This record gives sequence, structure tokens and C-alpha cells, in this order.
Amino acid sequence: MSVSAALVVILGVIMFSNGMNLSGITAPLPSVSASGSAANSNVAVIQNGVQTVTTTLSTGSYEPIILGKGVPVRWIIQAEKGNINGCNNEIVIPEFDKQKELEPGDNVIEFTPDKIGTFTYSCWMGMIRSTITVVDEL
Ligand SMILES: [Cu+2]
Repeated sequence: MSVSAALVVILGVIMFSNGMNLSGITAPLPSVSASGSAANSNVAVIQNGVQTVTTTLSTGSYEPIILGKGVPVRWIIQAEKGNINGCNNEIVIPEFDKQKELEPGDNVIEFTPDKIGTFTYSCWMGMIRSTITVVDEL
């Protein structure tokens, strides 16, 4: 009972916040500062109930991303054919039970982060590592 009540409150806050954003007013809500935590991190943008983040595949590294909890993610990894190799060609995200083979073009990974924290994702062999940080609210 208390869990569902908390969920309703969280959803309410998210919707309220989205509505405020759409109307151009900055929501005066306290939140974990996502933008200031890492200059080279990619912070998801919430629109119509979906948070989208776009990263670019490099030959030897993955980009860290920052997401908000409880909002469906649409993570687009843009991969150029020449940047895909036998090491980085498959991404594994154990925490959210996701695995994605990368192909040239836009690769879309979808899941909903249900917990706050910093989680490691890696290539299929565990060599290239980066992080997914999930904050309470973006
Ligand atoms: Cu690898």
C-alpha cells in the first residue's frame, strides 16, 4: 500500500515537473543536480514521458549517461561502421538485464531504470567500461 502511494507521488511529481517544463516555467522542486556531476556525461531529456539520451560509439570507449529513475529510457547509440570492432560491438548492461549488438546507424536500447545509483555497463568481454547513473529526478 505504501509502495503504491509513493509511486503515485513520484509519478505526480514527474508529471507536474514535465508540465512546468512544457509551459516554460522552471519547476521549483529540489532535485539531485545531474548536470553538474560530470561535464562529459550525457544527461537524458524527458519529453512525453520518455527520457532520451544519445551517445556516439568510439572505438575504445563508451560514454557515461545520466538517467532519471522510473521513466522509460530511449538510449540511442550512434555507431559509424568504421568505429565498430570485435570488442565494442556488443554492449552488456547487467543491472537492467540488457544486451545489445551494435550495428551501423542508430542503435536503440530501451528499459526503465527502477533504482538509483551508478551502474557499470561494458562490452561483451568486459574490457570497455562506462557508467549509467540513475538519479531520483532529472
Ligand atoms: Cu571488448
